Amino acid sequence: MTRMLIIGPPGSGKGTQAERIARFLEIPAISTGDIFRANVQDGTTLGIEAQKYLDRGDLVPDGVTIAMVRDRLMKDDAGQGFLLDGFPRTLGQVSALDAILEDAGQRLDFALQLTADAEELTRRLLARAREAGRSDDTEDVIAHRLELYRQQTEPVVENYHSRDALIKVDGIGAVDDVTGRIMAAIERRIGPEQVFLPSAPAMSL
Ligand code: B4P
Repeated sequence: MTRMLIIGPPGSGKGTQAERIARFLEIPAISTGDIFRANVQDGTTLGIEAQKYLDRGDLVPDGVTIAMVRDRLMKDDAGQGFLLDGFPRTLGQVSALDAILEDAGQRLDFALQLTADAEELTRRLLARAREAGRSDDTEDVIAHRLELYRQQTEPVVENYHSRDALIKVDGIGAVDDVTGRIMAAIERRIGPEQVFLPSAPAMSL
């Protein structure tokens, strides 16, 4: 019954790690970026609205994003816990999440921060550009996304830190090593009984 979010700059491994953590905690991973991209692909009204922001590396306006997350958190599968990936990214979104949870009589357990330096982030995103061809993984747009992270999302990290709700994990290294570090940090926070790690040597992170 864990309610958590993962926060970090573009390329820090949020999406990569969110899927794995959610599996171990048996909760749904909810990625705002994935929901926007699925809507773009399906040509929905939301997708048409979001596409221009995604392509430029801008944040989709708070009103649109908050309404989308509120709807998603009302679904049955999020009632027993969730992992938010990429939300909140602004202080306005932090206040909105607080209000959504308060209305539902719930509270966030913690925010997990993934860290990596700008050089590594750019290297990873340019590698993904070659493999996946995402429209926002060009060098100029990556630089803009990193700058927006500094301006808009670092205050969000500071906010959770000031509430003593932040767990900080080094995101540099092999994907499995980072997952191991994250799960150890979560286990220290919430206790081993809520973490469903397969036992070694069959452990497949
Ligand atoms: P996201 O989908 O969240 O994109 P992202 O920040 O680049 O992170 P992502 O999760 O995809 O990448 P990851 O770090 O896992 O957002 C995209 C856009 O959606 C935003 O720019 C914005 O326009 C919009 N949006 C989303 N949420 C919003 C919100 N709340 N408000 C407003 N707008 C919002 O991984 C990156 C790459 O690194 C991958 O290729 C991965 O394979 C690789 N990688 C991961 N871990 C690695 C490791 N340990 N070593 C080497 N490579 C690794």
